Order: sequence, then structure tokens, then C-alpha cells
Amino acid sequence: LLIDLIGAPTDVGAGSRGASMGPEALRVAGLREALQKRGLQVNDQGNLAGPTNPWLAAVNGYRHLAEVSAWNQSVHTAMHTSLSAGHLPILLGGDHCLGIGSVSAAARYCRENGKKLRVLWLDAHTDFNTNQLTPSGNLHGMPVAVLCGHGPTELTRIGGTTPAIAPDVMRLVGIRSVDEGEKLFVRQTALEVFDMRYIDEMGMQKTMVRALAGMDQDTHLHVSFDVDFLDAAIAPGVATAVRGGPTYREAQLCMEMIADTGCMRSLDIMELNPALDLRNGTAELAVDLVESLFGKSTLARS
Ligand code: DIR
Ligand code: MN
Ligand code: MN
Ligand code: MN
Repeated sequence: LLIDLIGAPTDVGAGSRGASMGPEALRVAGLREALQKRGLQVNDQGNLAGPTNPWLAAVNGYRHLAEVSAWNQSVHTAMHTSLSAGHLPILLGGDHCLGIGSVSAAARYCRENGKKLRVLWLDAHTDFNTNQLTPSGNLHGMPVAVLCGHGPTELTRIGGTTPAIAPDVMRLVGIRSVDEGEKLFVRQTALEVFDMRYIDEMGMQKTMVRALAGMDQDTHLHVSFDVDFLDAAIAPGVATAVRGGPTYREAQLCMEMIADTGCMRSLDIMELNPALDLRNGTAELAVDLVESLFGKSTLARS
């Protein structure tokens, strides 16, 4: 299995600057070396290029729509090219608006190759806002809605078919911050959300059994890991930290159970903000968790 690292150094979809430094922080934290230690072949493609962050106010409920569209077009093409070569792409974000390009690429690859898609969205937020519902205009709060066909055509048509995905391929885990208008839309859409109360009551183990249920050898699992999924106390290097998230142990179990399926074929590592981090510790934590995603375990496995 060949892994492609694809850097997307931008924060055009975020409400704070700094996620643009995420790809390099993950490299400095040793992402490539950690994967190589797992016996994986890694090809670091370097960074995609795109427009700079103009830092303007929202227009019609969207901030930086043209820039977000340009970055997502590039991400879509790079992810789709990697998948079509039979590789496993890892997108190094960059803010989470780039999940539009990434997940639409996985969806297109599945359509073209007769595979079933499952998307695991690990996040404190549902990212299901529209320009009508958003409190911020920041497009990193909208990628799940855009992927389900709700948003501007510049974004919903990335990947060819609109919508890129049906809502029933999504599983959102770790949720604990949903905006008021967004709540109703999430319920109306019947998105499958495993929020923190669910994890509190059921435990991470049962949560992941359910979130991963129904996959088989023909399923392509895309994991979109927003680093703010993690509890704010262990992951300060994100712009929208929310308390009450998964602990280190819960996050490890989550990643280990994903690895056990053997189905993961693409991954996003998003929203890491080195400007807010402490000595790159959140990047190092993300790398530690990615090792588990690729099968690192304490004991030898049979
Ligand atoms: C908030 C923040 N719901 C918004 N979203 C974030 O602006 O739409 N998503 N941080 O990851
Ligand atoms: Mn090849
Ligand atoms: Mn997110
Ligand atoms: Mn988030």
C-alpha cells in the first residue's frame, strides 16, 4: 500500500488564521516517519497551491467563497488522482472546508469503481451549516451540508454529481457543538450523529461498533479527522476547541477500531492550528493517533 501525503496549506474557510501551517507541523511531528515505521511506503507530494487568504467579511453568508472553491478543486483533483492510482491519500489540512474536495473525490472514485462509500466525520462540530444558518459565514462550518447538496453550486458541483454523497453514508462522532439553526437541519436530514452524550452513555467501544456497522470488503472508508474532535485539554492546537471531547484513551480506541476494519482507504487530518499549539504537541498527538489508525497496537496481533 502506497500512501500519498497531500498538503493543503490554507485557512480560507476558518474564522482564525493559522490552519494554513498545519501540513508543515504534521511533517515536523514526524508523520512520514511514523507511517514508514508501520512498514508503509510514503510519498510526500508536498503542498498544493492556491489563493492567499484575503481576510474579508462574508458575502451572502459565505466568507471567501471563490478562494474556498479554488482550494477544493485542487484538493479534489489531487485526492482523486491518488485514489485512481490505487494509493491511499492523506490530506494534510488546512481547515475543514477542504473536506468538500476530499470527500467528493472519494465519492467519485467509489462511483467509478463500484465501491460503497462510508464517511466517518470525527469532529466536535456537525459542519452542517448553510449560508442561511451560519453564525459566522465560515465555510469550515458547512462541508457536510455542501457534500449533501446544500450550498452554492461552485461547491456542490465539485466532483461532478450533485449531491456528492447521500446523507446516509455519513457517521458523525464526537459532536458537542451544534449551532441553533443547524440543530433542526441535522434532525430534518436524519444525519447519523454520535454525540458526546451518546459516547458518555454507551462508551466509545459500542459507539464505534455502531458507527462502523454494515461495512464489508467492498466498502471504501473515508475518515475525516477534525483535530478539534479531541478534548480541548489534550489538543490546544485548534482554533475552535470545545471542552468535553474524547479523552486520549477514547480517541485511541476509536482509531484502533477503525484500523481493525481494514477498510480505510482515505484520510483527512484537518484544522490543526500551530499558531495556537504548545510546542507542536497537538501535531504530535495527531501523529500518535494516526499510528493507531494504521494498526499500531501495544501487543503483537495474530
Ligand atoms: C461553527 C464553527 N459551527 C461555524 N464550526 C467549526 O462557524 O459554523 N467547525 N469550527 O469545525
Ligand atoms: Mn503507483
Ligand atoms: Mn470540522
Ligand atoms: Mn470542528
